[in-house]
Amino acid sequence: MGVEQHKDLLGSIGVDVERHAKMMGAGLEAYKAQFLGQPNRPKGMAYFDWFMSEIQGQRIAEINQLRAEKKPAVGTFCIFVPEEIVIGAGGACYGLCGGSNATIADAETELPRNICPLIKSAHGFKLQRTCAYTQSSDFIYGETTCEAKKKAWEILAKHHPVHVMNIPHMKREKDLKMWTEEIKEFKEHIEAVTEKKLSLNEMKEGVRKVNAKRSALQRLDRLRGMNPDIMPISGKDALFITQIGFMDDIERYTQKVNELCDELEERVKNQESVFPKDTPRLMVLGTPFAPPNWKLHTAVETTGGCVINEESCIGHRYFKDNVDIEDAQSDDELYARLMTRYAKIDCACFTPNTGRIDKIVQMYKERQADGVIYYTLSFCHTYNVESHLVLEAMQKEGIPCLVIESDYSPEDAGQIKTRVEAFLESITFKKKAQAFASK
Ligand code: BJ8
Repeated sequence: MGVEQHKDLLGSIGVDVERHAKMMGAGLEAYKAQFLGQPNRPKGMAYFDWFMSEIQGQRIAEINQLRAEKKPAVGTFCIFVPEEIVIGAGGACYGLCGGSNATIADAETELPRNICPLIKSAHGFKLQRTCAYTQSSDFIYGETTCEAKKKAWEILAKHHPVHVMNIPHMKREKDLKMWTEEIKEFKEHIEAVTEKKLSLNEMKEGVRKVNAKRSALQRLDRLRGMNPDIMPISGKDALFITQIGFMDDIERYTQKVNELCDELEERVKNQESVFPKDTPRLMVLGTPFAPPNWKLHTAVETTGGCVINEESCIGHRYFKDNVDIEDAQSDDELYARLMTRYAKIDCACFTPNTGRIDKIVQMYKERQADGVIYYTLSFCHTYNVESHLVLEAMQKEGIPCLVIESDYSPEDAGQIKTRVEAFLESITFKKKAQAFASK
């Protein structure tokens, strides 16, 4: 199967079929080159490899089948969008393409050059009509997290229906009250698509499914990062699984992640690691890694390190908290529970955001990591500025830290690799010195 077999469908939703096929071909080649040659991959990765081959094929057919049944299809760029409501309505809520360099030149015909590559890439996908997820969306749900995104929605709305959710930048009571109203309004947008009221029980069912998905990812996170001597899966594979979670059918995905975790549990029991025992174990902090942005993980894991966690929205920040709904008796109560959960997201768009720093230190200690890489996309002011406070805290705790600012172009891949290599060498030296001193 794959894109070729779904040409008619792709054409019918406005995809530029020829350009899309070329781009998918290049994406699959990059995936094969960077993923399939990794040694001793878990067998459970076969499903995620298959999904990659159908990422813009069968999955798009599934989403359009839902639309034919009047179920909502909502594209997003942020983990603040309450997907529980879309899932409760039987629909699909997914992340849109925004991790490729190939669409940036087109985007720069409408957007300034000096804004974050994620926003430009996503905008370019729409202009090129090369993201089948965008083309399948009833609407795109934007948010007011950062300045560039907030203004880019106004331009994107010329090309596709866009709703914008007002996310406050502080977490005072009055801000949270407004936020709860925004969640309610989101539900009303979904009801407008389905032309049907969404019941409390349906919303609760949506929450249960999303909770199960997040729990599966929490399990994967523990298995990959909490055993200092055993890394049963590479960081790059774990990142890819998390990336796919923003596109796949929720129940199938949850089942496949749990099946993979069963296998990883066996590996941990049998002391089967994909990296040698003393491999430096790094956490990556910062902005999201939209596929196919695998540059940093590839650099780390081809120079003798491994990534054991992403403190990122395509990572821990997405799955760390579930929604508590068990005794929620009314729609209003459910909105409040959703808001409570979503307000725990420690995105750098908030001020103050000290909880993020505490969480990083806690995660670092729990995982007995060896260092962190603070990663920001170029021109992401919130994460870039916040890095000052994070670095200060890292220094205070004696945590080795490397800062990398990058975009989607392949040009700096060599330079990143060299810097990561030097960082890993310094960590290895420090570990050896510590071991020697303790003798
Ligand atoms: S909750 S991190 S997904 S806003 S990287 S577009 S912030 S300039 S992606 Fe984000 Fe939601 Fe926050 Fe997460 Fe702007 Fe920065 Fe670009 Fe960003």
